[in-house]
Amino acid sequence: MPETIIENIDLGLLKEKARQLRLDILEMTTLAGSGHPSSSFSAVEILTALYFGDILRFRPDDPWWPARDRFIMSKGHAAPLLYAVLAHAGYFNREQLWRLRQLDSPVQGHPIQGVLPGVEATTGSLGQGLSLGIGHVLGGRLNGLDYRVYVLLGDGECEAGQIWEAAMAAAHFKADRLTAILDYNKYQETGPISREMALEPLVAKWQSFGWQVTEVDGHDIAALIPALRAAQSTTGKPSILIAHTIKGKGVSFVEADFTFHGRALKPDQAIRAREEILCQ
Ligand SMILES: Cc1ncc(C[n+]2csc(CCOP(=O)(O)OP(=O)(O)O)c2C)c(N)n1
Ligand SMILES: [Mg+2]
Repeated sequence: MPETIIENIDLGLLKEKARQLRLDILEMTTLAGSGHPSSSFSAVEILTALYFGDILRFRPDDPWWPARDRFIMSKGHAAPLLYAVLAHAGYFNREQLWRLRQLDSPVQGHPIQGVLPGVEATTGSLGQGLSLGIGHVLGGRLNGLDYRVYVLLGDGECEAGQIWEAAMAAAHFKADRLTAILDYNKYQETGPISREMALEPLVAKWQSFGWQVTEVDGHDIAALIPALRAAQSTTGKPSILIAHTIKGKGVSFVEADFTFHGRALKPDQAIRAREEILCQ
């Protein structure tokens, strides 16, 4: 099939970036002996599209630039992914990644605002990021700044009541500079969403809360970029991309086993995983 063409975007380069991010996540978590590799793998293409697909406006050499777009990693346990992306974007030296979860390291198990440049919010206690995003949108409005705010949510995270309070509030405030991306990998920590607490019908739910809803393949960068661009031109209401993903994407035996949620791959597993990622 011919490659989709998106103006000014080299999809081949972005796919290579996604591969490098997966390899770094694998390395970081295996070195640390803990962390959340499968949750991180799940959203690699989403963050690749945001940061390297000319969607987010940011300046690594001026992390608190007032007009920057904000990205909030609400599913904060996917911190390895965020750190890898920020290092590749130039916020800090990639060597920092190998200190994941070490005492006194700025690269902690969950992101901490103010400790590492580019980390916009302290997250990890699930359910809070969308509310933070609304605050940024309203703050931008007050300050006459036109930045946009992007929030990555987990599907298990959407079982938290605060998400739905924020969903109501965002529509009430016509927060059209807010885009949520839901990493819909169908699993949370302890098992399938449909068993733990079902979320469907998800599209209808968000629509009924007053949001612009788009479903997208969350591993298809060529689909994510146009969907994110469309969200930028939505007016009068917030947007959500429901991104269908696979938890553990890229490593077959992690995809097949949800118990990898909070578990790093052992060194021998990491060798197999690395080979798989390199062959894609
Ligand atoms: C308020 C709160 N409750 C529980 C947890 C423990 N916890 C960490 S990750 C997780 C599952 C999250 O699932 P999901 O949002 O689907 O993220 P995924 O890892 O699948 O991307 C849970 C319950 C938490 N971090 N915060
Ligand atoms: Mg999930």
